[in-house]
Amino acid sequence: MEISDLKLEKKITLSRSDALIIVDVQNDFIPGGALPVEGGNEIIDGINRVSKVFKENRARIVLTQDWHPPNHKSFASAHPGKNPFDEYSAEGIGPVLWPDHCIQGQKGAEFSPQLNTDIADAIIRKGMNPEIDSYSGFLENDKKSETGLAGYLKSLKIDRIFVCGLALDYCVYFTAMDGKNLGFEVYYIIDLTRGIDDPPGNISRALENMTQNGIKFLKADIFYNF
Ligand code: VGL
Ligand code: ZN
Repeated sequence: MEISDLKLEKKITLSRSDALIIVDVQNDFIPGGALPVEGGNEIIDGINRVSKVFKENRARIVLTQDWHPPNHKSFASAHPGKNPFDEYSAEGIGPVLWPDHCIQGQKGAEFSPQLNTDIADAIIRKGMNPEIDSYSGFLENDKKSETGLAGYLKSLKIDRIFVCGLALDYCVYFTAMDGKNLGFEVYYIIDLTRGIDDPPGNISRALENMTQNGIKFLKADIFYNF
């Protein structure tokens, strides 16, 4: 399945029961960073524009931040003889190993300076447990340890979430899937994301799984036409 095959929503009216979840727009995921996502820089102005519309409509804005200790088990450097992007599966880690990225307190873990972070209501950090990765903004990869995001949204009576950011087939994908499984109505802003696609076919599988799970898709221009 490709992006051009997705059926897109035509109209959205925002309110205070909506939230925009901006996933991992950090230096290391932007070209020039340690785990660059191709075109990752191209989506940031669009994200800033959409977050302004959310704010104007009293919807909430949440940023997620990948925030690893230096010895994280998702890094190839933690496994002697392994290289970044080598296949590797263990409980809570994989399906590939990553270059060292988004290390707590380092430049690569900071949000892109292009991102408007002033507008955010909350920042949720994830990936701090050295033994388990956390692709989703809701749950770590053990699928039970919570970040607190679901509780934050539920306490504010938010029932619809709109996801964007990096990367399409990893952290944004798992945030969308967990959000749906936790009972939120999930909208994926498909032109405000870019993918890694490793292993090859990963983007296509992610789109397929999300479609089957009832996640809805839209483009950013839907927010400028109401
Ligand atoms: C991500 C791989 C490793 C992401 C984070 O933000 O999509 N991908 N850590
Ligand atoms: Zn990571």
